[in-house]
Amino acid sequence: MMNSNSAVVPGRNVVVVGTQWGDEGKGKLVDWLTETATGVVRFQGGHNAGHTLVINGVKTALHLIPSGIMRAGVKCYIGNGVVLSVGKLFEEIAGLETAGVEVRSRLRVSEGCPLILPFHAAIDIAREAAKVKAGTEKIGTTGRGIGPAYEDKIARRALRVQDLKYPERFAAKLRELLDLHNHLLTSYLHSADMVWDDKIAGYMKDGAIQFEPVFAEAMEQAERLKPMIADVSSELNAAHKAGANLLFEGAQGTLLDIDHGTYPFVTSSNCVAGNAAAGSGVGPGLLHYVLGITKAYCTRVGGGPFPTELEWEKEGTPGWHMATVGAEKGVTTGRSRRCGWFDAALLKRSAQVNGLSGLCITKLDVLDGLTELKLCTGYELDGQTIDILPMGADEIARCTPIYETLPGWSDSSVGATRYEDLPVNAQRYLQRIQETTGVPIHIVSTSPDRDHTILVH
Ligand code: 2SA
Ligand code: MG
Repeated sequence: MMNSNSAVVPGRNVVVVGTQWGDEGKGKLVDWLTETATGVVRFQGGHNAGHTLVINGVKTALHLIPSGIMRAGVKCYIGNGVVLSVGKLFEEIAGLETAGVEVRSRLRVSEGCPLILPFHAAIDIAREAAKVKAGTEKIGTTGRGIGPAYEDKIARRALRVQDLKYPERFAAKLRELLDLHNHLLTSYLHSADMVWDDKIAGYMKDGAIQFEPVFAEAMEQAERLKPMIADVSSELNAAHKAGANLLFEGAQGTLLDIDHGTYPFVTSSNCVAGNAAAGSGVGPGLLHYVLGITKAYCTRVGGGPFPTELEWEKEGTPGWHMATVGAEKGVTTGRSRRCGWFDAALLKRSAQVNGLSGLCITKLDVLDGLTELKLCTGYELDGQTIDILPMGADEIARCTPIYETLPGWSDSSVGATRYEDLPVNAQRYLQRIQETTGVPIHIVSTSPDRDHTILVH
């Protein structure tokens, strides 16, 4: 249990991860925990993330910049594990600066980040379109070029932030990359009906991405990025030695992890807590506490299996209630999120692959007014009963959930700031979550607002 107003105590670093399929409310919690942190670090993903913060009633959506940016004085780091679109970074910086937030002097970007370039988004979109045309289930990506950028990283041919400092080297590598990607793009375009948006069309001629506009844009961005480029690993280690409290902000969620998620319906990075070390350049010994952000029900955006999924489009159903009261729409793409009951067997998988120290339950208030709640404690799979989510999409798709039913509550829990003020049945529901997942609940969030947060003692 925590004994200060946040999990952060001197010399104690915290990793915040999503334990489901993303959109658990990590942004709000990172911002809240940042009250006593000195640095916030992104270690994976890219601008596919959408972290919403509400401060004094004003909503801010962040995709790439760590959520700590909303607290004056906090340093923000983009670690080597993040795939970086420099253009998107500057769009986000401009938005924040317009809102009066000082960014450039507080943001450090790793030289090791692989770059997302315009052809990555083109490949991402064309590949999904080709799947649709072929009648195979698409991944439902965000179309931001995340997968193709990580493919280049793993294939050891990516352009990285540090390459921006050397125009000739950059140009040579870019030409090679373009040859390959234009070739790929042509093959996808044979089997997809594509209409490019203006942005991507601006780089294209005769169905191929052109060298000149991509190169010129990158070189112009490089000049603006240079003051923020840093050896993030060394800076984090030095900050730690100087007594900093660091917060590692995960994006997406555990079931979208490339290894432990519902493969192949996953993102292309490791979203689990262990990657906070590899994706930023600190040793695992510096990760002291792992907070698992967990929605009081489940949502998923994009394709892939979801054992406890409910019908969420039919008015009056519990799934519809979650989708509408919870405003379940993607922050990055605006897509509707699928909704379903809380899944404790899924959480068990998440707890073990992250080494969770404690849970933060979010959006409990969304369940206000439901007469009864179901909680999944295991599944029937091929005639056997199991109590933990199996690995990989195929087996998960064959799981039939086993539920227990709990009474709902009609009183409002919105904005509660003390555990005892929660409706009794809400407390009982939380108790069951704790018992069935085997992880203690340390924090409960009762609205998107920073102040509506309960520390459980
Ligand atoms: P990608 O684009 O290659 O990472 O997509 C692969 C899968 O990962 C899912 N994914 C996400 N799921 C939830 N939230 C995410 N961020 C945004 C948000 C998403 C949005 O906060 O709402 O706005 O749509 C996110 N990013 C990636 C994606 O749906 C695919 O299933
Ligand atoms: Mg999100």
